[in-house]
Amino acid sequence: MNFNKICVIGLGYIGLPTASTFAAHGVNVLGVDVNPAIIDTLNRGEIHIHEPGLRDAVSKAIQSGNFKAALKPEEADAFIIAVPTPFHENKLGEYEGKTYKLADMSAVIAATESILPVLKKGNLVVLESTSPPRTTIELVAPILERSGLKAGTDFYLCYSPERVLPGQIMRELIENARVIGGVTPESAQAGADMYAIFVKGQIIQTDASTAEMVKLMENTYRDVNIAIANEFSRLADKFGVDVWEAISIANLHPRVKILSPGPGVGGHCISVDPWFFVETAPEITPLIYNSRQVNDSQPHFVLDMVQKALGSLQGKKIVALGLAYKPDVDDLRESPAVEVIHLLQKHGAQVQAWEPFKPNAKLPGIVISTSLKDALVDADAILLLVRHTEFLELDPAQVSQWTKARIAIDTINGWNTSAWQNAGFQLVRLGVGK
Ligand code: SAJ
Repeated sequence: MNFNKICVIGLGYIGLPTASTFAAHGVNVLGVDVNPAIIDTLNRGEIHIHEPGLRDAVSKAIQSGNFKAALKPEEADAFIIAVPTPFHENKLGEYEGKTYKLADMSAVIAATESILPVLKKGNLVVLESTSPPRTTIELVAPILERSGLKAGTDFYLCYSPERVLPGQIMRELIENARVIGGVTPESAQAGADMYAIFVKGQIIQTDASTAEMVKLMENTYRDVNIAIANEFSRLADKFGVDVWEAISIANLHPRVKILSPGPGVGGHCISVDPWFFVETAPEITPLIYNSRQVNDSQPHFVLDMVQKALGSLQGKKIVALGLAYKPDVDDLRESPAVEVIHLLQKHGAQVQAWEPFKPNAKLPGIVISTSLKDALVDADAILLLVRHTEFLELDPAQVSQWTKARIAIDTINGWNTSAWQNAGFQLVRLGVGK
């Protein structure tokens, strides 16, 4: 199959890098988005999202004449759907008294419908958005078949998940292994032929539902493993044990690899994707459901810890170090640090946050300091929430000169007890009951 023209629908964190990478490899690409402001920005050679290397890739693509952006798809050889699949804002599922979040598939439906008027015999359509199992064959195929063409016979249809790490997208798109799940083997082959235009990693062909499950299994596996680490931190706290010491000893066993406990699980992938399994099969996913509950409730465990350390939180001034969802990134989506801060505020604390990767972030109800030093001046306690390298390298002797606080609370095992004690602090650590 020849891919002279590809239409990429959804120009966000995945669609735009994908579109510009195809364009850089000589393909004529039409990027489609429903937001007119995004289309204007891109057609001027600017970008609307931050990702290293992306600005350069888009401006080169525009200059080469291989890329343009529009509000609607046009006839093409292939269509890639890369739109968001967030949660429904005001709708929850329920099974035997337990509630769970539901995926909002409206963007996938609208994007698929937008292809209908231009779909032709012999085309390839690929869904990349993370989706509940069987979405490709039960949701996307029936919509496309309204054209009178049959999926897998008249046109090729695939699911191919993105598995790239934000911050490394431009490199990982090319180098990572790529899974292509077709509704027929011929569809998978057509998908593999298209991604082979730029993918250097292994291309694995399978069926569409397997590819959907692979994506969800990867992130669910990680979520469940973090949940058990978080539960171990609660047990260690109860039994007077240091969970970090216990984990490091257990991990000497050749078949044990316990992950790290912390204030919870954030980001737009691991804290989201397991719900796609739960919503489609609540009766057989108690482990996945409970792991999500454990990780979502970990900020409450941090709240208890802070309350134990400080007594009543009423009027106490706490400096929170870090707002990002994980170390050394500026992404605040679904961040457990933000959740912890809201809980502390609800219990009467005054919280000042410091986030070196996003000092100008605006979050409703959260005061962000202009510098760490300013935040610390009249603090009662310092709370370490994110493992940013900069925080691990803080000198406690220096910090003690900036603040009257004498309690430091470490939720990520970032600080050394004796160093902080020597600087005059009481160091309280998550998962340490001694
Ligand atoms: N976390 C812990 N303990 C750990 C490891 C992580 O509490 O031992 C927390 C982090 O602090 C963070 C959250 O989990 O809040 C998720 O961080 P992460 O680094 O585990 O993963 P993400 O969400 O940044 O990226 C994941 C990756 N998936 C896997 O590692 C299986 C990435 O490869 C995927 O491309 C990405 O999801 C995605 O887009 O789905």
